[in-house]
Amino acid sequence: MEMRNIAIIAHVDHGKTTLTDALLEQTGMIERGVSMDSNDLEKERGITIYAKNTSVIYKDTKINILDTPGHADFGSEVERVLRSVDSVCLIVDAAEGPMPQTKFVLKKSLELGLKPMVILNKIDKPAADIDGSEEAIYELFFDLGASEEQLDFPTIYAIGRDSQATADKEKAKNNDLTDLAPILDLVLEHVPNVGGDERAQKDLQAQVFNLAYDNFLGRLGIMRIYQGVIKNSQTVMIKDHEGKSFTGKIAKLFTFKGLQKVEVDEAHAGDIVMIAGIPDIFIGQTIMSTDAETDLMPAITIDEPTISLSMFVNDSPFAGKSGKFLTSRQIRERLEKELEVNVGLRIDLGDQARFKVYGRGELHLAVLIENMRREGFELAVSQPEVIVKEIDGVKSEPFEEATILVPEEFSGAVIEKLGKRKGVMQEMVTTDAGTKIVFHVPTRGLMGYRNEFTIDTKGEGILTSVFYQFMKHVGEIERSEFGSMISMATGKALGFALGNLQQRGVLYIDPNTEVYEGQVIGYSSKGEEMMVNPTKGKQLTNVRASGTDEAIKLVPPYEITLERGLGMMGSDEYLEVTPDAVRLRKSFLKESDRKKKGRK
Ligand SMILES: Nc1nc2c(ncn2[C@@H]2O[C@H](COP(=O)(O)OP(=O)(O)OP(=O)(O)O)[C@@H](O)[C@H]2O)c(=O)[nH]1
Ligand SMILES: [Mg+2]
Repeated sequence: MEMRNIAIIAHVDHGKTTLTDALLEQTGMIERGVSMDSNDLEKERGITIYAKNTSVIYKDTKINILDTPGHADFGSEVERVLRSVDSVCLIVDAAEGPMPQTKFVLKKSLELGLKPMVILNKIDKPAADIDGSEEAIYELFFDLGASEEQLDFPTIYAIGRDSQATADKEKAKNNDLTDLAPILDLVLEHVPNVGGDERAQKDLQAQVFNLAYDNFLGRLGIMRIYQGVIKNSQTVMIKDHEGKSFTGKIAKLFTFKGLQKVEVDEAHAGDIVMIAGIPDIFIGQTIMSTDAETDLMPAITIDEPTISLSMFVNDSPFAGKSGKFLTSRQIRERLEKELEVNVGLRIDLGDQARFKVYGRGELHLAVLIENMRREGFELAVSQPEVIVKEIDGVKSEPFEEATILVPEEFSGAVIEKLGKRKGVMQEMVTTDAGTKIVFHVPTRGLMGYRNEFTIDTKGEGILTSVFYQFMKHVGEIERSEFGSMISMATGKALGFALGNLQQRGVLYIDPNTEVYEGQVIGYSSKGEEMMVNPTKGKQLTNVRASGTDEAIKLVPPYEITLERGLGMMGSDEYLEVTPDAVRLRKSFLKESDRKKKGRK
């Protein structure tokens, strides 16, 4: 059978998954309303977290499609999985044009020698600018050093959400679109066929590019077969570039079809398969037959983590109220399991009680923590820190390329704040749509900045960042510390007390929330730490008040979510994470202990 392998890549939210779903629906693989974003967290957040394989059959050809995550924290995952495909569909939102992650994923694709197809998507948006976006995309290809062939990319215009497309720009402008056949036909025409008997007859050569985990089957390897045939129950040879070489027996063999994994007896050159039964399988390994060894496929490098935090047992006074898994041993086992599949993650399990977890960004770590709390874990985490390392004798830290889109009047505030955070402006352009500014800024400087950015730009700014590289450490960064409002009492928060406190800052809690001594319940507008008593009720006096102060108007609380907490917490604070709550607290709950510690 003819075979094509493509990946769908884009900036976050430009419509990759919607289009993948639509392609699956049009080819009869799924019903409308079913989505590739099948994980609970993905559904809830409306973002893709894990790269996923699927396939469709179109005109007697199998097209393997890989839907990738757009968020920058998962960029290393995209880079890795791109190794398994022969072309990419680069989707660009016609209203937003190319964005930072567009540049990142396109750069990776061009470096791998892939010839992308461009899909200008969301052309139904009122602000869609087909000509402007096209020009910007061409410029981006050019700036990234695309070859003549790569520059000659085909473009399809689409409304992925409505399963509509056309290859004709004039028709696109007149809203005269058909179904998604133009995209599928382009794939058949533009992407090389990698199936067929000739390749299948050669000796087996496959490479693992992703991992998955199943409670019954254990670690699973997802691989691309470059040549030959792989069979269920076959004993294969596994080799890597570090000189590791071992054999293993395939216990189960699957291919991807729609949202399903289909068990098969054998799979042929060109296809993407998942195998069970080899516990030591890992990214980059080449799989070959035991009697006819083939060459190793080029190594796949895995990006180094950029930030870390510590995880440990929740020891707050409310510990154990909602979780099922509370102990160090349980946390440790869960982390060990995570290491089986979470390729970009590193965990230092050396300490019995405090585990250091290293990841590719705040969201990468937040997703792990969020998954754990959903499974019933309770834990405490420390403030995220960037990873500092020596490179050629120079103390270095991670930098991001941050791209900011703001209405012009806010650009001054943004430039000033990022300047203080040691950001260096690379580029600034003002158009009708607003001001676009690009900075290189230490990851450390960006931490906790997002909340401020939203406030400074009245919610109208867009801030996206992509890991840039490790660069010379910039020394101290002035961070606007949030002065915490710390509860001095344990009990139920009362509306009366909160009514008074809200005049002195921003509160994280509602009335009737149970709080404990040492919990951080808000931040003060003055930026100083404050001991407060949110449980204090109104003094009862004989004289009845005149009635005017009866109705307390409370501002809705600024709730502490996992990501907000990670961004706002101080170095002497922990984030308490349980299935039903995320609380910010002082590491030392008693003021006297904090003072003692301070004096040391
Ligand atoms: N107006 C319009 N909206 C669209 C179109 N296609 C997708 N969307 C919307 O864009 C949003 C993001 O779509 P997704 O398909 O989840 O985007 P994605 O690129 O997969 O996002 P990540 O995987 O998180 O990077 C959703 O709200 C879609 O409904 C389109 O053609 N037109
Ligand atoms: Mg998606």
